[in-house]
Amino acid sequence: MTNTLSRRDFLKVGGATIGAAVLGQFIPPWVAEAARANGMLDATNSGTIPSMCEMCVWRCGLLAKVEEGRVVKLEGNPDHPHSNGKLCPRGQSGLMNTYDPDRVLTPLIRVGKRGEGLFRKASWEEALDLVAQNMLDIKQKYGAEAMVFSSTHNLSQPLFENLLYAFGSPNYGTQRSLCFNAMITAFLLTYGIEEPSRKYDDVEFILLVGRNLMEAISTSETSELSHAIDRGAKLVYLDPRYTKTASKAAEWIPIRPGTDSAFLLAMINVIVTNELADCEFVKQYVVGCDGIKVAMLSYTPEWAESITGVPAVTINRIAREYAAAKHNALAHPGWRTSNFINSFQTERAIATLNALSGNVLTPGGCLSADVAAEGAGLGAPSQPSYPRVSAMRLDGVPWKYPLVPLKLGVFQELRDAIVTGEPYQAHGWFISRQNPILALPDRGRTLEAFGKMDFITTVDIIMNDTSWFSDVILPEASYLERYDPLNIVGDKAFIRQPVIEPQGDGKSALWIYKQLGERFGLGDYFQYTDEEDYIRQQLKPLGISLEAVKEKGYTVMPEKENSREITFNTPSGKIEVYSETLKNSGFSPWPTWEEPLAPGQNEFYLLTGKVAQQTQFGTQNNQLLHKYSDEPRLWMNVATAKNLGLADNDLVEVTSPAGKIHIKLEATQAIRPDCVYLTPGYGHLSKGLTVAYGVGASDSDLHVTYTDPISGGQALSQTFVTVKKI
Ligand SMILES: Nc1nc2c(c(=O)[nH]1)N[C@H]1C(S)=C(S)[C@@H](COP(=O)(O)OP(=O)(O)OC[C@H]3O[C@@H](n4cnc5c(=O)[nH]c(N)nc54)[C@H](O)[C@@H]3O)O[C@H]1N2
Ligand SMILES: Nc1nc2c(c(=O)[nH]1)N[C@H]1C(S)=C(S)[C@@H](COP(=O)(O)OP(=O)(O)OC[C@H]3O[C@@H](n4cnc5c(=O)[nH]c(N)nc54)[C@H](O)[C@@H]3O)O[C@H]1N2
Ligand code: SF4
Ligand SMILES: [Mo]
Repeated sequence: MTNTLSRRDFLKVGGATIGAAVLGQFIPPWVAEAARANGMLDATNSGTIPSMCEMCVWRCGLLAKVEEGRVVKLEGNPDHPHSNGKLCPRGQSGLMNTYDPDRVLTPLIRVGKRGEGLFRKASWEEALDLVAQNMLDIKQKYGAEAMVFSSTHNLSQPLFENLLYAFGSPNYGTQRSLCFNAMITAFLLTYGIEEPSRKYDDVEFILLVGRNLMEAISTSETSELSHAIDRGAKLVYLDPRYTKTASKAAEWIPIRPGTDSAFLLAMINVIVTNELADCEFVKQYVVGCDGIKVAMLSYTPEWAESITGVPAVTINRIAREYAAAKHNALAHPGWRTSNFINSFQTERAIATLNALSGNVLTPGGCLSADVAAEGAGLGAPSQPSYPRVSAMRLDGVPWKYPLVPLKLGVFQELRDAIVTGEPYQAHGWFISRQNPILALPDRGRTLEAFGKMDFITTVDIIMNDTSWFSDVILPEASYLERYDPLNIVGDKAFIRQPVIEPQGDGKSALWIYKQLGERFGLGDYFQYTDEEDYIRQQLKPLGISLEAVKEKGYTVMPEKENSREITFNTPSGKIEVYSETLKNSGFSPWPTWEEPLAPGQNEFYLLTGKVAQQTQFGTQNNQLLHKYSDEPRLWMNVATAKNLGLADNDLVEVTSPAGKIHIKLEATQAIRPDCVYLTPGYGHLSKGLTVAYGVGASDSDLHVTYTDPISGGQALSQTFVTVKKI
């Protein structure tokens, strides 16, 4: 598909009322004008309004300083455990998420070819009617299952799910299989909990396996780790790249990609062979303590050395140091654990190491299962139960992937089923707060899937790539302009509230989904009059007013009864280092070594990984973040570059079985010689992004789709590329 229009033409056709570019001007005057009429600056809130950040999914608490209807500064809310009074650079730049001159401020309907960027303005009435009519047509012709829904974690997601389950589709794509399927599945199978929380108060030894906490930030955990290091805790960090986290570590281990599980299995071997584990805890709570020595027998440090490239003496010593720290040793579960199809085994080994140290759920131990269930303890509007859905899921869960939790799904497989039309053809796609064109591997294939659709609609705040290829764009109000459902963190429920009036015609997702629900004849699933009424219903059991929560930013939840007893929600009620469930599904019951694919001659592992200044695929157009971001270049080891006759800043062609990109080279010592690395989130296709368009290239153009058969996770480091000078 070709994009033939210039930005100016696009705006003309789109009919948007945006004035000249505002770079350097910081807050555009039209914003003040549009917002002046709002009443947010009254004496009661003194111009500082508590709310929540949405620049990433960590959702820190913020305090917005508002002057004359404009937000002028965002600061961390000291009362929120995720921010503790601090916002990361992305959070502080959230101003330009709202004041981005490229915001879509009115519903748009496509008038040109898909991907051409020709849209016309529409009223909400017209746009919503058109979306409802198309979706209902598809349902009538092909069944509800022909509509695919997809969305990435956000606070209005329960209402999005209402829409899809009430509509009757089983096809739901989330970011999860691109992100944490391996970790969650492994911890569910081993402990019966999704993700244990971490405590850094007394931690003495921390093992991070590709968890780049200093750049892939969760403000609170990143600062807890910093404090632990300052206090003298030892950090051992495994990553083929020298990241900012590596620079803070006592030991950086540039492990060969895909071989972490060999390293970890050898650690387990050392610990169980030499009986260094917390025996009391293990005997009482672990299934598999009898057989583990034998099961781990062949995974010696010498064996692991040949696979990982890490000397056996180093592995041996690290295992002993880990064991010596007992329940103050933390093997971090990781977050984006979508690296290789053996990443599930890496996570199983991490889960096992934590069981051996006895840190799990023991008083003073650094892992705990105390994770609040989303929305637990809050009220909710009543609604009917969902219709029974008998159609197979296109993502293969559970018929192809029996152990993938229904909630996690396999998004890349769903995309592939759209392309092949097997086991049936999907015809429509409803997307919200997600940019699958960049987030899914193999962008060519994602565009092919889009090409199969009769109808695509997207809820977003800017003309991101996915909006660019959509038929209707429904503009959400930005996170500083809207309400969302309450968010429980720790013992408090926090509110997101508008700190300024929405610009243009942006509306909250709570409003948009209700409008669509009513048009589908499913109004019973959306029994609230407006956003405030929804939140009032949430607050009802707590007996506190919305006004009080708006003022303070949160309310304390009633105290939960805390059971002192340690229980695990597994079939045996214990920690399943040995898992019958895995065995019964035809997989190894023990954590085990699975040889991953490796690059051929002249090929490199292509690594991905977050940078501190950007979030995923949605912030590159933010003017402030753009200003403080490095130009994305392909990292290559200096020695490798020299061998290939390449120099810093050379323009190179990078080729994989999925595609080709052109990008400048960054020759650096900070990466293994057999790897290259590219910052994700660049190479946007949308010309509606005046800042981000034309910057860098997309690693999604190169990524080959590989799915782990156990967890359904995508293997993002399993793409091998060649590099040559142009
Ligand atoms: N600034 C910022 N912070 C973020 C985000 C963001 O976009 N920007 N996103 C948030 C989200 S959704 C997530 S999931 C987390 C992700 O946070 P992390 O889990 O830390 O994930 P990444 O940064 O994607 O990748 C981490 C590292 O894995 C390394 N790696 C790749 N393959 C291998 C391998 O085989 N073995 C080992 N040991 N390492 C490997 C890469 O070199 C990279 O440095 O960050 C969250 N925080
Ligand atoms: N190559 C590569 N691929 C990856 C990764 C990687 O590191 N490299 N990481 C993987 C991981 S860990 C994850 S979590 C996924 C994330 O990838 P996605 O699931 O696509 O999530 P985001 O990139 O956060 O989605 C951003 C979209 O939300 C829109 N948006 C922002 N704010 C709002 C709002 O307030 N309302 C609405 N309606 N829309 C909004 C943005 O404009 C953008 O279009 O990608 C995965 N894919
Ligand atoms: S970590 Fe940063 S971007 Fe994410 S919610 Fe917190 S302040 Fe916002
Ligand atoms: Mo993620």
